[in-house]
Amino acid sequence: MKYFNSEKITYKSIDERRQGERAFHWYDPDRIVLGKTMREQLKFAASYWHTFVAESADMFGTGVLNKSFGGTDPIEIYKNKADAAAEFMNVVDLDYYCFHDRDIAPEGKTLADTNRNLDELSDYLGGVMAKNGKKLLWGTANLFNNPRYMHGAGTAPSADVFAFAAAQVKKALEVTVKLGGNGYVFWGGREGYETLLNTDMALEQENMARLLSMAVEYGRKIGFKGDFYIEPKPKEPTKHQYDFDAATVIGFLRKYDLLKDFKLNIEANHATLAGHTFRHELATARVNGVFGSIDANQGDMLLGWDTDEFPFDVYEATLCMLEVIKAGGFTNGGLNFDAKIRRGSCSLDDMIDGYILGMDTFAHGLLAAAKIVEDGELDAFISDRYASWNTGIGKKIRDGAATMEELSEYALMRGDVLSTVRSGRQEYLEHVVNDKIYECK
Ligand code: XUL
Ligand code: CO
Repeated sequence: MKYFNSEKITYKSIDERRQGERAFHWYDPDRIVLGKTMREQLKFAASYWHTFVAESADMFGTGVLNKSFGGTDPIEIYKNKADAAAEFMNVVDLDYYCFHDRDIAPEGKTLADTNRNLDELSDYLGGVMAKNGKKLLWGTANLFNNPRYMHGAGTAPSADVFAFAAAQVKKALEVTVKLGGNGYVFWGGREGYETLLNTDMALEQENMARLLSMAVEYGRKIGFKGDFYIEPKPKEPTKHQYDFDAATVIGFLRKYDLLKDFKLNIEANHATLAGHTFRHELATARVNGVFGSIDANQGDMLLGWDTDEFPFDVYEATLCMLEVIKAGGFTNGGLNFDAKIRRGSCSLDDMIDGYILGMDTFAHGLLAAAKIVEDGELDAFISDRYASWNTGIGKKIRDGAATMEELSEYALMRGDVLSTVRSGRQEYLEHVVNDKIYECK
């Protein structure tokens, strides 16, 4: 081991757990759950930016981790990052990775230089990952860091900036296809506004749709067969971001006829920033047929921003995995840990613990969700709760065969209906979920 002080992490049952030892206690990759291995069900991915690039700087302090991995000149540093990424992924047994263009190659003086860097370093990365059997889950373009994007990229007031963003997306798509990625993400951190006093909202949103349409057209032309994703987030860094939440994005995709090519990449901490639960966002995607991929992380109840913590809440992970199962599992998507260790966790090896924590949380969540599905009590409760829609007047309404006049007559004839209203039994159902979590082995 060159960059990390650990052998490959393996499964050891919780009963054999030893203090201080690094092991999975829930993630047992070859264990079959609902007909598939845990590895196939969970499709865990490493986020290149948090894991191999960001050095734990925050608004008030510099980085505390050195991620040059022994390199000195920029090209060498990025090659070493690729080697370190493969080593790390072997240590925590991850099959997939995700990146922004700027995570894997540094920006040059001109766009042509930048593209050359990206060509050279993506070739290198592709070679390293192929040798280690690692796959690209999705790629994306960083359209938020460079000052040129301070007013937006696809929604910039300047057509020149828009053109620059399009050039970047074109190249990022090419690299994604070259490295065999089955997903391409748009996350619009700067696509929104600070004040409507200086903003043409209608034009900005139309332009965003234009960028997405061009990306689809070009992507399909160069052989991209995977899914395009939008990752909703309501705010941060921009005060108001257009891709506010799943429902808003679905309306946008429908308006601009993009639903055929786009799905959603739902991030837990973005859901809570939008005032929703993680499950709400996943369910909204699922029932609208656009469930795609997941950025797994966790916010902090006491902090109002995107803290991107490694998930440790088994309850939330259970409800998430319940949605994934209901959606039929992942196809092109997977579970990307868009998560970072806290600044005080100041050793690179702490990242190993971060991934073990996140992977075990979701593995436990998968087991509990599978128990909920197999047990069937929650599904049966819901079916029963809506049973009046399967016969009589309910069926007639569903069939589109009832009129207002008829319903009025029916209600007059029926008299008081309060006696038909039954308890939602929320506390009982919450207890069932807890029991399923505790029953897991
Ligand atoms: C930012 C965020 C991004 C996207 C990819 O909050 O989640 O890292 O996942 O651009
Ligand atoms: Co994300």
